[in-house]
Amino acid sequence: MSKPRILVARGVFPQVLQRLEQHFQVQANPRDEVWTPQQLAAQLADKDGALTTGSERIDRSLPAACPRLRIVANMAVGYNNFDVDAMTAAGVQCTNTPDVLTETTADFGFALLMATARRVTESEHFLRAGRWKQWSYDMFAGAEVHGTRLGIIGMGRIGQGIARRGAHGFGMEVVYHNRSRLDPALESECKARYVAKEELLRTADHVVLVLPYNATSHHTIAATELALMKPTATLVNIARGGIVDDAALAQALRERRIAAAGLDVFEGEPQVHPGLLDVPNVVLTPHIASATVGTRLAMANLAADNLIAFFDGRGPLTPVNTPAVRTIAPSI
Ligand code: 8YV
Repeated sequence: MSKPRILVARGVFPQVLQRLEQHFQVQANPRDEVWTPQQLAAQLADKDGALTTGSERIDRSLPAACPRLRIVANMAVGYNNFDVDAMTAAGVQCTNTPDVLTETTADFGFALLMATARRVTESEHFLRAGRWKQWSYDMFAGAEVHGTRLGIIGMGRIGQGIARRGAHGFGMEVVYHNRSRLDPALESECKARYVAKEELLRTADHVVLVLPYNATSHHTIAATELALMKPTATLVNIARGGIVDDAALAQALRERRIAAAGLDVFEGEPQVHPGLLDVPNVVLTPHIASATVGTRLAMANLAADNLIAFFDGRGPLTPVNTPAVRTIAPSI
C-alpha cells in the first residue's frame, strides 16, 4: 500500500520535513504562504492528514470537502483555529502540542511583564531616537515588579509556570482566577490563591492572561474589566487575540486608565488595532511567546510524532478529541 498523503501547511524545519518524508508522501509549502480556508480546502482535498499551525482555519465545512482527511496535527497548544465539534462529528482526529512549550512560554510571559512594567521598549525607542540628553530622577520610572501582587487569569500549565516564577523568583503575592480551582497541593506549590475575577482585577498590580480562547473567553477583558483595574496596573496578554477587546484597551491606555500593557497576541492578527500602535505605554510583539529554536523544534517534532503514531495505528500522543474512525476510500 502506498504511503498516506500529508500536507505540511506552512514552512517547517527541514529536518522535520525529512522525518515526515520517511513515512508519508509529503506536500510541503516551501514559500510558506498562508492560505485562505478555500485554498487550504483545495490543498487538502486529496490528503489523508495535515500538519497545521495557528494560522490555518479548519472550519465547519472543511471535513466534508476533504473526504480522505483523517487527522490534523496542530503545531500549537491552542486549537481555536479548529472547529473541533465538526471535526469530531466527521471522524477527523485533532492533536495539539502541549507541555513542550510550557516553560518557554512562561519565560516569555514574564519577559513581557518585566518589559511592560519597566518600560523597556519605550525607553529603547527614546534612546535610539537620540533623545537621551541627561539622566533624570523620574526618567522612565515604571512600576515595581518584585513583592507586588500578580494576578493570573487562566491557571493551566503556562499560568502555573508564571505563578512559580512570580512567587519563587520575585517574591510576588500570586492570586489567580480559573474555570476551576487547582487542587490544594498545586496551589501551595505555585504559592497561588484563588480569587474571584473581580477581586483579581481590582487588586492586582500586574494581570497576566493565559486562558484558552473560545466563545466564553471572548473579551474577558473589555471596558468594564479595564475600569476595575488600578490606574497603576499593567496587563499582559500572551493567550490569544480576542480575549482582550483591543479597541477598549487602546482607549484605556491612551487615557492612562491603566499604566501599561504588553501584548503578544491581537484581535485579527497579524493586523494590529491602530490605536495600540499610537500609544507609547504598550509593548507589542508578534506572537512569539513559544519562539525559541529548541521549543519550536520540539513542537514541530511532536506534531510529526502525532501523525506518525496515528498512521502506524498506535493512536496520537496528544489528542484533542476522540472521533469515531472515519471511513474513507482506500489509499491509491
Ligand atoms: C504558536 C501558540 O507559535 O501554541 C500556541 O497555542 O499560540 C504558539 O505557541 C502559534 O500558535 C503557531 O502555531
